[in-house]
Parts: sequence; C-alpha cells; structure tokens
Amino acid sequence: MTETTVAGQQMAPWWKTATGYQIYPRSFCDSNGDGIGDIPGIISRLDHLRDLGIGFIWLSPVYASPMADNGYDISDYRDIAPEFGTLEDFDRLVAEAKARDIRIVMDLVVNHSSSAHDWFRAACASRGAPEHDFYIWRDAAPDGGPPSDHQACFGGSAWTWVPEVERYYLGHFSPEQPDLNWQNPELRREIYDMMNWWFDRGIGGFRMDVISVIGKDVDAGVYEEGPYLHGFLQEMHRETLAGRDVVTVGESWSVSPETALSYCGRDRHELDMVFQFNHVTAFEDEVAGKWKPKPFDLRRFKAIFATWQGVMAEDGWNSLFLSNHDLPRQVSKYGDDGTFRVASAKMLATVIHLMKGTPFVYQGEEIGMTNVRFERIDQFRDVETLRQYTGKVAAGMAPETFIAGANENGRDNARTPMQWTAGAQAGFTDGTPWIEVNPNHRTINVAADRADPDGIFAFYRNLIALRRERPVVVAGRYLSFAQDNPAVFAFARDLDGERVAVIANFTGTPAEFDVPDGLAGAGTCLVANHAPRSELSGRITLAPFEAVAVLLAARGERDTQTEGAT
Ligand code: TEU
Ligand code: CA
Repeated sequence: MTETTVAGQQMAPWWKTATGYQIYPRSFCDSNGDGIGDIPGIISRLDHLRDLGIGFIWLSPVYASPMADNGYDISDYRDIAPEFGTLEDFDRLVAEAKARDIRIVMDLVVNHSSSAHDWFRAACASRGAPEHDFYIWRDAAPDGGPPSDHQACFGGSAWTWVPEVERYYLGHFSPEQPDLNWQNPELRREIYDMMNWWFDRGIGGFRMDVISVIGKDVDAGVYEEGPYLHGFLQEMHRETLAGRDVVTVGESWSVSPETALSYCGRDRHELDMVFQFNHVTAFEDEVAGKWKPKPFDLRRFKAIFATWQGVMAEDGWNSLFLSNHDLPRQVSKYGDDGTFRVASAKMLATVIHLMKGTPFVYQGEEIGMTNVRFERIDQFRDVETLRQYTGKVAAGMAPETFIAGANENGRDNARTPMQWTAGAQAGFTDGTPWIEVNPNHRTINVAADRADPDGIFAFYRNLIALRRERPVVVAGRYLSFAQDNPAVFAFARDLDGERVAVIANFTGTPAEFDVPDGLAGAGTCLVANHAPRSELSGRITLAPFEAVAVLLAARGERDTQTEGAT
C-alpha cells in the first residue's frame, strides 16, 4: 500500500468509504410514549450509531403524511409529520449527527404523493385547476370501467374514479398514493425546488423511492424504466445535484446489469448508485412474487453478485445490502435465526461488507434481529400485507396459508420495534407500540449484544472500520472463486499487490473446502466468526456458517489467474 493510494482514497467521495445505516423512524425509538418512534428518539440514540462507525443515515420518510404507507405517501414535502417531530427537531438531528461525523440522507418519494396532498385535493376539485395536470388522469373505457387492467402494487385496480372531474387517476401503488405527472414541467420545478430546499438545510443526499417508475409511458403500459426516465434524471441532476457534495441512491426493482450504468455511469450525470434487487427477485415466483418464494440457491446468488461486481468494476458504484424496511430480516432469510443466529449474522455481514460498493445496515441487523411470528391478521400493520390478504383470501386462499407467507416474507418483519433492552417493550417505548415487539427481545437486544465482546455489534464495528482504514476494501478489484460450490461463497479483493481472501460457509453443516490457489497463503486474519485463521491452504473444514477474511502476505508474482474472475 503506497502513500499515493492512501491519499487517493482520501480524495474519493466520502460515500465510498462510508457505511450507510437505514432508520425506519416509526420503529426506531419513541421519546414521548405515544408508541411511535420519532426524531427526538433518533437523536437520543445517535451515540449507538457513532460507536458502530457508520458515515450516514438513510432516514425513511419523516415528512407530513396520513401514513397510509407509513410515510411513503407524503402530504407536505416541506414539513415533518407531527408524530415524528418538527422541522426544528429535524435541524437538530442534522446538527447532532454532524457532530458525530454522520450525514443525514433523506428519502425522496416523488413518483407519487399522498392523496391528502393539497395538490391532489385541488386536482380532484376541477379539471381547470393548475394542479390537475400534476397527476395522471384518463377517461373511462367505453364500458365506464378503468382505462386499463393495470393492477396496483398493493392490490386492486391502479385506477380510481373521481366523480367531480369525471376521470380516473393512476395510483400505481395504491389509491392513497396518486402518481405524479412528471410530464408536467411545473411539477418537476416544484420537486427540484423542494430538493434544493432540503439540501440548503444541510442534508447529505437522497435515497430515491421507486425512481425507475417516474419515466413511465402509461398508454403504452410501460411503467418501469420508461422512455422519459433518464431525461428526467439528467434534468434533476442539473437542477439540484450538480456541484453538491451529496450522495444519491435510486431504488429500482427493474434495473438490470444491462441498464445499471445508464443510471450511475460517470458520464451520465444522474445518480451515484442504485439499489438493485436481482438477488431478491431471483428467489421469487415470476407471477406471485414474494408470496411464493423459490428455494434459495447459493450458486445463483453468487452469480448475481459477481455479475454486479463486474458491471461496476470500472464505472458506477454498487450499493450492498440484504435487508431494508420492505424485506424480511436477513438472518432469518439467508442465515439461521435459531442455533446459528450469531454465527450466520456475522457470516452474512462479512460477505456483504467485503464486496466492492457501499454497504447499508438496516436497523437491528447489527444485533441480529430476526423475523417475527404473528398468529393473527390483526397483528399485522403493513398496507401491502393487509390488502393482499383481503384479495387473496377473497380469492380462496386459506388465511393460515397467507399468514405463513407473511411471516416469511412480509414487510412487518423489518418493522417491529428496535430491540434496545430486555425490558418492557424492548426499551422502544414507555407506551403501547404501534406494532408488537418481537418477544425474543428478552435475549436479542442492543444492551445484551453490546455487552458481549464477541457480539454481532462488535463484529459489525470491525467490518465498518476496515472499510474506513483499508483501501483494498474500498477500491480492490473483485475476483470470484469456486462459483460452482453450492455451500461456500469465496472471493478475493485485490489492490496494489494486496489480496484479501474471503471464504464463507452459507450452510448450517460443516463444509469441506479445497482452497483455490488464488486464495491460498498465509497472512493476517482481518475477520473471523470462529477461531481466527492466518493460513489458507489445501482442504479446510469450515464450521457451520464460518466466515473468514485473510489479508494475504504479498506474493512477488501473484498469480492473478482465477476461475471466472470478474
Ligand atoms: O418500494 C418499492 C416497491 O416496489 C415495493 O412495493 C416493493 O415491491 C415491495 O415492498 C416488496 O414487497 C418503495 C418503498 O421502499 C416501499 O416501502 C413503498 O411502499 C413503495 O416504494 C411505495 O412508495
Ligand atoms: Ca413518539
């Protein structure tokens, strides 16, 4: 490692060495006993995040909202929901975070607003109102029905009739989330002005909700990655992002290795990163989606990550995550939330944090929080789960079958309150939480995990520090190994003659592994969730969910020949 490289890394954008942490405000920390997490609650827990070493928080929406979709339905883009606090609280959050070297990245939800937004109220009152054209309206079909069969993501028709204007409007997610009409230049101006208003308040960037849907061509039935998308993103960049030291991550369920660089290639002037979901949708039914999961296959999983690492090898930048507020808990989904909970949580973190890109930790992941098990539909809160339940049970599905699916893949898994202590309501609230706490908070909680030097938190802190301290973790080339092995995820990272070898057993049984030449050698153990290894060679037996990363001592002429290196 040379001086120049270190200096070079320091000059890289801050978000390439930083680790992100997602907060779902409703579920993080309640300061006033109303059962709902809030901004003062977040401020009271910032030291936990400073200790973890993260560089920025992605804050799920805190804007004014009737909360049909917990804030992904915004009724005022320039105000804070009263249950979360005030603009003064928000400014204090930005300042208190900054004092701990943490930036605040907000959620930008501009594919749709809330149906309670003033714009939408005006739009529904008269066709002549200027705001009418801020939304997407179509006439009824000849039979009076909706203009197309398009179904809303959360169930039912995507079209809703408004008698006052005798037209249908589009709600691609739900009727409470009417789609904004990006074709209207005044609407775009409003959005850019609003973004600049938040930047001027000192935020560190935006995560952009379902951004790949804004360029849709409704009449052609093209919703994802429509023909206007990149023109709008380039305009947005010119009007808001250019010249600012901020980070942008666009969420897209449709982005593919083929289209990724059209969002974040260096000459595109659009976004810094995308959240892609290929590793999630690969294990879902093509039609029934997450309600009908496919069995996990490590070979496919590895191939997807290798492809994305390859696509971003020279240009663009990956985001790295297994969890967010829409997904089940990663230790339950990809690891083992029983016997091997701690080992498998650490194993998954090792793989994600040592790839090239910016890792995102979802609240509670750093202590190995698990899925929850609800028995009755009235315990669920998520709009998607509740609407799909109504639809599917009406269509004949047994309620128990649906509930089993929701326990496995539903969004409420990620939304049960953060488990701070073993005490009442997990230390999340003094009142009654808006959604039940997971009963396992008696053993799985921040206080217990942090008190354990071998805890998951300590392990994450080490991984996050490695990224800040070691250029090879940030910038090293990614090389795949043993791609056909169904049990072991193995890769290397290379920079300036340094190689880090990463080997992880994805199963709950011991795995015999023949160390490939490219990973063999002796050196310094950087990460281990079992006994540290400083030498990798020959046939090794990995313990269940064992993960290890070794910084190999420099070999004069390192053999860079690898199997299917990306
Ligand atoms: O999610 C995008 C999205 O497509 C989700 O509906 C996703 O498919 C689903 O959660 C998987 O079960 C974003 C937000 O992350 C989500 O919370 C919002 O509900 C949605 O947009 C609408 O704003
Ligand atoms: Ca509260």
